[in-house]
Amino acid sequence: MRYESGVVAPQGVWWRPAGKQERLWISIAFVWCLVLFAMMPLWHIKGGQNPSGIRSKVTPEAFVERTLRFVEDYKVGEENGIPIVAPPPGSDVYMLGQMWRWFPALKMQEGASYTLHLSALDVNHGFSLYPANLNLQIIPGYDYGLRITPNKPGEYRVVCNEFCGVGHHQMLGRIIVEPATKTAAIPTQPNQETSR
Ligand SMILES: [Cu+2]
Repeated sequence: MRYESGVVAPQGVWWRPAGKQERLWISIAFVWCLVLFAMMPLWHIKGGQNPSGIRSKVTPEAFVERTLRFVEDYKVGEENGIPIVAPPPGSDVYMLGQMWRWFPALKMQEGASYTLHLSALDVNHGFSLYPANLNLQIIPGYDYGLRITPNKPGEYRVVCNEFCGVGHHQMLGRIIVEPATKTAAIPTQPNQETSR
């Protein structure tokens, strides 16, 4: 009779040399592992996907203060109680994530460079810029400074993609990118009349 025991090693075949096919597949998997391993540092350097920026510690209170000062300096309007702020090119821009809004709304110019500072007041939030593909973790106590140059005019939405409570789905911010020259934005009217 044959039985398995934790003390007696079971009969096995592991010491027999691997077959040709098995060796081939293990080699392919191993080479692929090395490719992926090399891709990690390579993509970090060459991929162009790393947010360029200045990061620093900031208390939520201090960040709120900076944001309010920024709003006071460059406010141009208001919508649904959220100020619309148009900072000059080259300036430091502040956006605060809090339950459950992005504050304030921003108006920027195409082709101009800014330093966008992001931080949270209360809990972690996710900064997801729609329809552009940009996703960032916004953390209280952490000033995420990004050097940005908007390259496409339009209306952008900031969606919170980090669950932050009952109002999470309503947490929608707004970034407006105005065309570099206003006259260029006026579309030329095509001639409506057609000859037959
Ligand atoms: Cu959220």
